[in-house]
Amino acid sequence: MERTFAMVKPDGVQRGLIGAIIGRLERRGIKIAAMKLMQISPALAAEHYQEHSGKPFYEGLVDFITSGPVAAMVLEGDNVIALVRTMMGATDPQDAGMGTIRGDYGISIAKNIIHGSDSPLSANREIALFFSPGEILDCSRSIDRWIF
Ligand code: D4T
Repeated sequence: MERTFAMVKPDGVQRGLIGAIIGRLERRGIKIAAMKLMQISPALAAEHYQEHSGKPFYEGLVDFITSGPVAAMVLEGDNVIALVRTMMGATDPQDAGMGTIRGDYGISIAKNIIHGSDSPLSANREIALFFSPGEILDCSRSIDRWIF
């Protein structure tokens, strides 16, 4: 089964949206394999967002992502990388469809509530950045046969 990395960003945590967002993922049938509340250091932010280094929004992005706790997760499911991206909606909440997380909860591209890996390569890289292997649980749920 595929794995992805996702996190509720500092704006989502401050606004009390962790439960609402995780609830949507769980109700879809997605499995949580790891989860923690953490504060991202400037060094981890620089690694995570290395592809954006040098872009005009980069400094604001690093300031924002390190500004408060995030809820970091490893999620599991069939095709879960694309599934979570679809559930998140477009990067800019102004363009995100109703029914998506960003479309329902966000207004600003700089505060777009949730991150999800965009490819298998990013998922592997980001999972390893945020979690040690021992923090990721490999347990089956009895309902899995009704979902997958
Ligand atoms: P993340 O990486 O947060 O899941 O978002 P996306 O994958 O949907 O979008 P991204 O990598 O292009 O952007 C990363 C992050 O930067 C913020 N951002 C982006 C911003 O503040 N201004 C901008 O112009 C862009 C393009 C939002 C998400």
